[in-house]
This record gives sequence, structure tokens and C-alpha cells, in this order.
Amino acid sequence: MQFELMASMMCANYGHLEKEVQELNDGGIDSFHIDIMDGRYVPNFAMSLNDMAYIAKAAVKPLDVHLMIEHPNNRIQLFLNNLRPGDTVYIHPEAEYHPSTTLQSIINAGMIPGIAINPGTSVETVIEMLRIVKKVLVMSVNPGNAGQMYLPYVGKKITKLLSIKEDMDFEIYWDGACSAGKILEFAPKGVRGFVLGTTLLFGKDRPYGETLQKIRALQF
Ligand code: S6P
Ligand code: MG
Repeated sequence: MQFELMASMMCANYGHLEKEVQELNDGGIDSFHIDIMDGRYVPNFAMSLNDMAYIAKAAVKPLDVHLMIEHPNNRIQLFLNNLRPGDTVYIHPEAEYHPSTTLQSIINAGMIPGIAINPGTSVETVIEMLRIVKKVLVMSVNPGNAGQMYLPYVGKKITKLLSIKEDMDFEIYWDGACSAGKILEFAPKGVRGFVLGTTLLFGKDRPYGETLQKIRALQF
């Protein structure tokens, strides 16, 4: 079973960030998930541009940048200038007047365009953007914090997205409260990747490589 594992870097230990990045690189992470927050679109400040740029330099694997900021188009070049072609950038469509313009800037820079869908956002309201993006990040918790409870009503939306992903040519990624049980249930259904935070990867007193190996060995 092919699925991708992303490390939610807002959950990493910033006391030795470079060591964290190296351990994840060596441990076989597929990409580094970067939660950028502005304290307005979401009620928190997590990572910012400098954190992202630092990790981009230290990381061998691609970056998966999740912009939880108002009007990302105003500042999108700051982020794109610090990324490599093939990195992914997700925006929240609700945070932008013209989200398709912002997605086009991401495409023009050679990055993979994505949208993040909040628990309270329906597939119908973002359907046109599904024709543009390559990735859909489904939030299974409200955006802003790590360590929250899974919101079970999101499952129905994933089922709906799974039924249209082939036709509309995008992949589905899971963000929030990702447990082994959720990977076991949703990877076989076609969810392509999972963001790992405090639920499964960080703060466990276990080498990251060992955890990642265990997850990949789950029986399907
Ligand atoms: C939340 C953010 C996420 C979390 C991650 C935490 O706003 O987008 O990327 O950092 O999901 O994982 P967990 O297992 O602590 O919920
Ligand atoms: Mg995220």
C-alpha cells in the first residue's frame, strides 16, 4: 500500500530543530509539513517564514506548506522565493478573495498547488478549485492547534472527495489527529497521505525512524 507520511513541524522540538529535521530525513519521512499561521485567520501563531526557510535549507525531502493566513496572495512570493520546485503550497480558499489567482501564482512558480478544507467547509463550495489543484488537504480538526480531537463528521466529506478524485485529478491528504487506526481505515480507501503530529509521531520518546517504520508495516 502506497501512502505518504508528512511530519507536522510545529510539533517538533525547536531546542534542536536541525537534529529533528535530520532524524526525520534519515528516518524516511516523505515531506515536512509547515503550518504557517498569522493569528488572524486562525487564533494561533505557529510557524513563520523564517522557520520555513530554515527547514527548507536543512531538509532533503520536499516541503508541504500549509498557509493559514488571511489573503495569502499579498505575501505569496515571500514563501515561493524560499521553496523549491516540487514543494507543495496549500491555501485556505475562505481566506482569499480570488483563490484561483493565488493558486495560479503557486503553479507559475513550479510548486504543487493545494487547498485546505476546514471541517465546516463543504466540497460543493470549493468544487471549481478542485479542477485546478493537485492536492486537497482535509482538515479533520479545526485549524490552529495540534493535539485536538478528531471530528467524526469529516469522514463523510472524505468519502465524497474519494468518489470524484480520479475524474477531477487530485489526491487527498489528511491533517489533524491522525492515528494508526485512521491510516488503517483510510489509506486502503485511497487517501494518499497523512500529516503526523502529536497523536502518532512527536513527543513519544521513540526514534522517529522506528515510528515511521511501524506505521508503514501496518497490515492492510
Ligand atoms: C492544525 C495544523 C496541523 C497540526 C497537526 C497536528 O492547524 O494544520 O497540521 O499541526 O495535524 O497533529 P496532531 O496529531 O497533534 O493533531
Ligand atoms: Mg497543517
